[in-house]
Amino acid sequence: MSDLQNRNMNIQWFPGHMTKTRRYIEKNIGLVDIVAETVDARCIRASQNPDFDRLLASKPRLMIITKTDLADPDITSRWLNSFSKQGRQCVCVALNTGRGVKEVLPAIRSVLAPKLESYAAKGMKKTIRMMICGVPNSGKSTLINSLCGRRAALAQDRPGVTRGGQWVTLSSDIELLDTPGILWNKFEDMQSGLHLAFTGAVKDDVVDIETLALELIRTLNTKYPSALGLRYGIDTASYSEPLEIYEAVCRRRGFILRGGELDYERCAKIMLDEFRAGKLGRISLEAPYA
Ligand SMILES: Nc1nc2c(ncn2[C@@H]2O[C@H](COP(=O)(O)OP(=O)(O)OP(=O)(O)O)[C@@H](O)[C@H]2O)c(=O)[nH]1
Ligand SMILES: [Mg+2]
Repeated sequence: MSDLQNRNMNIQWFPGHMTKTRRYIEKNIGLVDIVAETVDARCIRASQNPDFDRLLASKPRLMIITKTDLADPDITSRWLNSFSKQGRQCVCVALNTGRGVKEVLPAIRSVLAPKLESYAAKGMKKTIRMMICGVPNSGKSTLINSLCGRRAALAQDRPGVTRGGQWVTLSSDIELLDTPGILWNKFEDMQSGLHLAFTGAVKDDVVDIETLALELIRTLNTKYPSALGLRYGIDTASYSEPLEIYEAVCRRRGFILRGGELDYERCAKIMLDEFRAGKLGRISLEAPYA
């Protein structure tokens, strides 16, 4: 039996370069007309940066909910209802297929309608400048590439890919500013930190991956009780503890070291990769409160 149950989940997730990005955003916010904030559909609450209300206060905002292909569609609709009641503008996208992308430009124009109309009334053409901000790995650079129809910004399946601001011209009247993903100094509760780590917004090398996998099992077993059983061919209901499920997955997948010990690390990596890739089903970790 592993000591896993007794380990603490301690996420040191705020590297120095994020302070640099925060300053970059503060310095460049005056240059843009609008900010698009990307949030991950699987954890819409946890992936909204609480610092943005202050950092981005001077500009209109558009929320772009990314990765909707990986999220539970019912929960995504509940979020949309909740935002619509609050009068918050948002667009849902699945950037792997391009779904929803064509709604982004009309939404930008709608948010900026008063400004664009006042320019038009004076016979002037307005170049729209939009900054894209959000937690790491939430699809900022991929959104830019989808809008442009070319690989203008570097995008990869890990957090911390974009390392500095980058302007990309979309058309004669729209310019986009890609920014590196940022988190905040202190997360409000452990759960938000876990959700960001499960979905790949926090680098795996700053967390204990085995504890993270155990927490993922605990969370899925509560919210989507059949997901692990279906994927790994085990009867999760016959186990009382998440660690027992973890060990059953290790055995089932043959993750066993030479001396017969279970290879918890290998199993953790596989489970997290498969969860992130949607192989455990379309899963949302957070529903709106109302
Ligand atoms: N399935 C799916 N994958 C997506 C979606 N959006 C982005 N991705 C993937 O998520 C990964 C991260 O995308 P990026 O665009 O690099 O994310 P980012 O926000 O720019 O990340 P940083 O620059 O590290 O802050 C890439 O592998 C994308 O292909 C989506 O809507 N659905
Ligand atoms: Mg990026």
